[in-house]
Amino acid sequence: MLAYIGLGSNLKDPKAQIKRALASLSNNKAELISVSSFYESKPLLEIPGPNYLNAVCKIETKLSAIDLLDLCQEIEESQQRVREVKWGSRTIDLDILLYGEQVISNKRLSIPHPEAINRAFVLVPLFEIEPNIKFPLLGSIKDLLERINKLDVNKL
Ligand code: ROI
Repeated sequence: MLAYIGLGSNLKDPKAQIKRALASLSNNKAELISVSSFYESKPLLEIPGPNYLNAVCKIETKLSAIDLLDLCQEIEESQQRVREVKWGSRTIDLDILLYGEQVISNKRLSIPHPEAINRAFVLVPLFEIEPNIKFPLLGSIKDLLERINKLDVNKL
């Protein structure tokens, strides 16, 4: 299965955090196919905190969606992510954006990621690596990008 994962960090050397998480995504059950450039942006909703670094990667995996979520959460834990406050700063955040063309909605998982389509720091890097991708139910990335403000992310 092909899947796309969004990565974000705004603490403790964000570039190193994202690189480390990317390395952890390549294991015996997942293979990293491509990675976008890294993009810098202000925290969403003007929440105070350091700027974020974000990237998107494409993986090929034998893991089910829920096992992929477990892997992402293991990586977050291994990088000492602490969930202090909702929307707070974090060392690393891994979001499954797309899992093949599947639509998944349960207690732990919503795919396509419901916020992805509103976020330039997700759509811009995803477009860079997959300009023709379609979000199930939601449409082409080109159309989705036209609805949002792209000025608020800067490619490093
Ligand atoms: N803001 C930016 N710019 N990038 C993120 O990855 C990010 N992640 C979040 C919240 C706290 C919503 N804000 C963000 O989870």
